[in-house]
Amino acid sequence: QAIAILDSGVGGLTVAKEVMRQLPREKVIYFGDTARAPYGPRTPEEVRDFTEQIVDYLLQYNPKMIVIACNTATAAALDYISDKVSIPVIGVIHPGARAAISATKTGHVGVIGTVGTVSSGAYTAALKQLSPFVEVQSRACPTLVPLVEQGLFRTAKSFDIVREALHGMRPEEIDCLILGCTHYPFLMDTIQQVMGPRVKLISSADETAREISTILYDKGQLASSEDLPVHQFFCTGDSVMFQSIATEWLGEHIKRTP
Ligand code: DGN
Repeated sequence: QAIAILDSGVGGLTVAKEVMRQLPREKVIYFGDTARAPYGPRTPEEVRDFTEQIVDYLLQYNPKMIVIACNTATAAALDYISDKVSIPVIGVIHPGARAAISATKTGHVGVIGTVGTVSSGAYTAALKQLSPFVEVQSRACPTLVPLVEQGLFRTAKSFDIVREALHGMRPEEIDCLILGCTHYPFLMDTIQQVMGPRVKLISSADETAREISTILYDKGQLASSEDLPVHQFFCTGDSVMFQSIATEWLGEHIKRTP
């Protein structure tokens, strides 16, 4: 049985990579809804419907758990999907908030994400639930997901776009910045350059992979086979672009089948 991971596009690959690193025996079935990305500007109802469609599709493969590796979809649909299916479902917002609370020393935390995530207030709520006195500064960065989906995250042009997107997020006022969109770790180096070395960047990938491992361990469902798993990837849009980004990011060739 596999771990099913979904996102609006290639962003969830940042979580998938960490799952593959921490849990190398686990098979991953990945679904990127590249044809309908970005989800950020869509209404919560639409994102919830899309997430439900993808989950229904993935359930055919009888996965042992579902990871909503998209902050926008986590904010809009995690509770709804968790109530609907009988296997464990996790999102990426609580893991990201936990990682930030354990990393911050000043209690001043920045969050960047899509319009959907930031306007949901889900990060602020998750952070304050863990630590009521934390100060949160949030900013929506709608130009970043298209940059990653187009495979332009390593280009010189990305620096100017990231600097512009982060304008107003002041490095002297925070000590941690949550990358509250799973696409943003693709731009980690550029974001770090723009924010400077003092600000620690937090991606939810590590903590999400740890949560998966804890859940599977508790349920006695960790994979035990000696054979390395063969992962599967699905996308709804341009599979050539998806293949190229996934191959580069995961560092292994992803074969395309019709
Ligand atoms: N990876 C999604 C997220 O974490 O919010 C990006 C959403 C989008 O498609 N804009």
